[in-house]
Amino acid sequence: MFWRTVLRSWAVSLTVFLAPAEAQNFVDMKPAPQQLEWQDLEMGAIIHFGTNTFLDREWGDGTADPIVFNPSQFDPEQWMKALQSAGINYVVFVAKHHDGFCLWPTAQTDYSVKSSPWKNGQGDAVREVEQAARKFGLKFGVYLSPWDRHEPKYKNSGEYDQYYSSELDELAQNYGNLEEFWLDGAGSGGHVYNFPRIIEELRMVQPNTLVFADVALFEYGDIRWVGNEQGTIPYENWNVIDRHGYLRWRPVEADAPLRKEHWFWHPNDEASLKSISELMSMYEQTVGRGGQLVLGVAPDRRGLLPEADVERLKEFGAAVRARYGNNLISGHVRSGANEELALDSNPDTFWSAPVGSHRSMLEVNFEKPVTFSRVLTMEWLNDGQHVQQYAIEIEREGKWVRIARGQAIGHKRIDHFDPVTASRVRLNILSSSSEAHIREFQIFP
Ligand code: FUL
Repeated sequence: MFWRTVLRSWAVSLTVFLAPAEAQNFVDMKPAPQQLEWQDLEMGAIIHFGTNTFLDREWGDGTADPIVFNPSQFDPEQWMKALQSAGINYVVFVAKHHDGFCLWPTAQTDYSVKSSPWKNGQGDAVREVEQAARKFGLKFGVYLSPWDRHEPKYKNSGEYDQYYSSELDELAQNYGNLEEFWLDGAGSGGHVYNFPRIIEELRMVQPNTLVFADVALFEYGDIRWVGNEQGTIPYENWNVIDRHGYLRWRPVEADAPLRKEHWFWHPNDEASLKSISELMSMYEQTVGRGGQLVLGVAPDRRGLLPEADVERLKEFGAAVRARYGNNLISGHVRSGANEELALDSNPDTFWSAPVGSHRSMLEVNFEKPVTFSRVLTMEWLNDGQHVQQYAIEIEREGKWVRIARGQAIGHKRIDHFDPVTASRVRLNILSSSSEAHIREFQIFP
């Protein structure tokens, strides 16, 4: 114990001492393997369900009587089937929202499912959701609101840290691997938390969990908040950002509810369901800009996702597959070269430009002209995000014409333009910090 403490304090002083001198260059920063695996998931869902569902509220004030929580047909497998049909690969379940009501039978408070009539107080919603997610092959994570409007200890920072940490410990110890831990900053303005300690304890049992943190809790995240709830990344998306002088790989997650403005279910609210064209535009402005799209879904008072939501999720999945299912690149003339590794519809292989190069070209030829209006490019990020400027070009009457231009590619980039017809197309990498690594270059009608 003594040595552990001494070593830890050495490690802390070494970090403080060495960090500013090391790796303070954006292009040197690389992702952790856990971050890469997570970035490949592309789409997740955040699920809100609790006393608010039964009281027509978005933000409970912490006074709801637990007896209101009584779903009649609670069935998270039904949720997972619907999420899977949309192409969603992970779920974050809200284990406690700002109202403080816990969806698992925690030992830290009675303000939980234990005091509800649901399953005579014997139920554990977190467990059932976790098991359903795993059964359908979706990764599982939790949201535990720091802001707690019920718990009296919230008034005392030290006591509340202990309370929150114990809650998190239960979630970290008892529900298998947590893909993501969602640290929501809402409502916490002015409250002091000891997050370094809380996250340290989480890491002890779940070293691979990725911590999502929005701007208010900026220091503690492995994943960052996009800055809005509209389902858009309204800027060039670089994975490395500055954390108060320390650079770090922090991929972005964009959370947006399936029903406009509503994270929890509300009666007579079908009209707020987003349309397929709104969802597709969200998809293209998040996944298509190298980030994660996390759709908010909300079971109703039965404990089921409403039929209309299930249908919309299914239609959304089908729309993505219809638009991005037919990669016209597959008909190109094979060159037999290294370039083929970016043209094989297999994101596990990649083309590398010549080592150390700062400009490069990936050219594709077709025997007959193809008509397309979308280009999807993916960068292999294990060695960092290298591409800093690129253009998509086609050959027209013997000249190369630029049809799209951008800066960041990152995990995925979708460019959309008016349809063009050509038998030669190329990805022109105008500037890269080191050689470009391209996992996929695809084109769609
Ligand atoms: C926000 C919360 O205040 C909302 O109620 C919701 O949980 C959303 C995902 O995060 O910060």
